[in-house]
Amino acid sequence: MPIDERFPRPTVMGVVNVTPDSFSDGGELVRPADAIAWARQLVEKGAGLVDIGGESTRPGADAVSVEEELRRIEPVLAGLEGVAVSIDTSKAAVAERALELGAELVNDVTALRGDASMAALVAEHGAYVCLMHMQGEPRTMQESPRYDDVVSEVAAFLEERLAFAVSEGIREELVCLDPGIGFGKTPDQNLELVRRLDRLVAIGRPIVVGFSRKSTLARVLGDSGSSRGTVAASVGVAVAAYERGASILRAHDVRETIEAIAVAAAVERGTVTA
Ligand code: HH2
Repeated sequence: MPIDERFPRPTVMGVVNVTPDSFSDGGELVRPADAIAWARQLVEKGAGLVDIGGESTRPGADAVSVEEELRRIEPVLAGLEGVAVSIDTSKAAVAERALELGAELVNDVTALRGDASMAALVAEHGAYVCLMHMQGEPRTMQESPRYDDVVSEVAAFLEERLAFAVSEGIREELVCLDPGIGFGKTPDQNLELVRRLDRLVAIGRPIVVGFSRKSTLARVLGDSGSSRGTVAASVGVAVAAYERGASILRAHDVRETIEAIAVAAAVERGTVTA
């Protein structure tokens, strides 16, 4: 089934970081039972799928071995039978195990550049895939992001990665694209990507936006000391992204995001019920 039928606009993707060091919720869900319970709560709150991550990609984060990433995510996925799961990884071995355990979508922040085996694996499993833009690599990406025009460059990158995915045998209807908010971008560049999201929507694939709790939101509110945006600011930017055509909103605060998007969608329709 095409991804926009399986996860129609708007879908909220709930974030479950099974890591000790994620920027917004690191360390909260290191016990598998806690991560499983939290993921199930996010689904009850209305998440269309949950994004399970065993490696932090925050600026400056250290890389994690395959063994350690598997140790973190395997018991969680094993406990999530019946839940729509996305696996946030750039390692093919981790994605493969996750797909065996029922994950449907591979959320690869390197857009199939991080592991030479990833594209073939996704193609072979007929899995959904999210291709995300990133300039540089997590350890150093915020040091000096440079673009002539961030929107055209991100669009050109996503078009190129989509063509690559298709050339590797991944069906286009299974692919969604993501501008990679905070991945090698200044706060102004992050805002510009949402402001001109129509350029990315025009590529013709569903767009994922993950702005939840990111530090640009704290900067907008004048809190330059904080690396974490507030819930209200996260919800506000999710609505702005939705209104500009985003299909999947990646969010930590699922209920609040869903309520806000439901109202924005009702305004877009002009009717209470769909
Ligand atoms: N952002 C993060 C991680 N994965 N995947 C997609 N597709 N888009 C995003 O914007 C995105 C992502 C970073 O946020 P978080 O998971 O909260 O933190 P960390 O990477 O530190 O675990």
